[in-house]
Amino acid sequence: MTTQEEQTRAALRFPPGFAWGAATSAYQIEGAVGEDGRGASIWDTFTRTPGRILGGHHADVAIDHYHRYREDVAIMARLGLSAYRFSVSWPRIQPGGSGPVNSKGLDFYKRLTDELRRHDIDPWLTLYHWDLPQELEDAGGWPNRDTAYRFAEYAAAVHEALKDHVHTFSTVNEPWCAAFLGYASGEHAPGRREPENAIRGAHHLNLAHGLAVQAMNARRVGGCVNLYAITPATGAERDLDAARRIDGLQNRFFLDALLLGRYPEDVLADLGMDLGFIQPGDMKAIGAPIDVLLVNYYSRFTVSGEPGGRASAAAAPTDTASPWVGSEHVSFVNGGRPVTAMGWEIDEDGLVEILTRVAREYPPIPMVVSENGAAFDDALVDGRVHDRERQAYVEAHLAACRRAIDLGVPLQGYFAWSLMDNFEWAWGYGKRFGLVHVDFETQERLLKDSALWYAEIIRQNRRHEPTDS
Ligand code: IFM
Repeated sequence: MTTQEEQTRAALRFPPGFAWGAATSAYQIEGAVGEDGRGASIWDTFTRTPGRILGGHHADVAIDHYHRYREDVAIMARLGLSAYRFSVSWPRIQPGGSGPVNSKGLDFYKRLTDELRRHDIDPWLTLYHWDLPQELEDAGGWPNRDTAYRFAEYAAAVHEALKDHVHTFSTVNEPWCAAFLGYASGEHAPGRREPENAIRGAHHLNLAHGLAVQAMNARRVGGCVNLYAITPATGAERDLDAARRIDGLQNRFFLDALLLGRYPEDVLADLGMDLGFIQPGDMKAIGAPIDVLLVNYYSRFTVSGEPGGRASAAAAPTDTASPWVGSEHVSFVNGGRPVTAMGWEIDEDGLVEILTRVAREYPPIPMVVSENGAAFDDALVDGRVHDRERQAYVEAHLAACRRAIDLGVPLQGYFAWSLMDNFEWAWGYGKRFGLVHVDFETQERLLKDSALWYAEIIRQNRRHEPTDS
């Protein structure tokens, strides 16, 4: 082995028990939207609305995971994963978002988690990855406070049914996206452009998290945030203010709520709106203790207070408004780094920065990187996908995780986004994030080079782990 290879191996050596994972979400992979009593979700409606999804794609079939879950779990086992993060489709469990549970919907997740456990893969269950039952949207969606209470009931029902199958439950995936892309920019379902309702929605998503934590009383429960490293374009006052604002809306609005039970005063002041919907007792509920923080990380933003620049870090696929409620004047500038196929700048140092920041500025909390990965324009040639850029991305970010651990961050796992190519929201099937290539016509799965490499890193790390046999 060369010295270079030895250094790479050392940079990717993790403590025993580190969770080696990959992640997916229900709407992006399951398909089977009309089967076994599943109700309609806001994404079923949104994908049917002309102009909302690139290419007019929908996820009625997606990658057919609902029927192919055994094959997919076998792939996870082949990779050597010790953990798998997936989400439950709320409209499968309660077709209209409230009332009695649909046992056929729950049965699917029982079968899936049984299969995972048969392969010694720890199921990490996310309750909400954006597929709100359409009936609840018709009643007002997340800006309607009642949705938070319906979510807590749903969470309790899923927990009751699956608590013997699942050790770690988490609540809402990336509440920033659900609130601000769903209700301010309109890039995501339900596609509304109502800035004040986006803030109400953000608060009710946080409330839903807190009420669900209390309602489940689970053995291990987590909250999930998507965090960005943020840099001002220059040292000028207006750029520093832009960075404070975007950091406030993207990061601190959720971190402070979940981990400190309050909203940052400066962010509330930036919003300049009536906040009467934050009721007494809400913040205490939102700050209910959790056992683990799930951190999704992809990129760094460089921001400027100079008006007239780009309204977001990368181009949106459809016509959208600004998601940055109260800070619409902020522009996003090129930070000069290489980008992925999404146009997202690659910056693994940003991951060290945010993990050490959470460890330094908030009460002690174990963390996992619950999503990290990249879309690239993969080419399938002679039965292989030589996705060196994706491998380099994951390698750099894993090494960043290792550095964060060395700096004292209680980081307990890493979940690559995504296990398989899938439906990338407004981009339809146009962006591939998978370690595993999927032929969207035949549904054939094929391990990309990045998957084979990840499997080898996992094998080297897990080979000294005790086995049951
Ligand atoms: O595909 C999404 C996922 O659903 C949530 N986090 C970001 C991923 C890539 O855009």
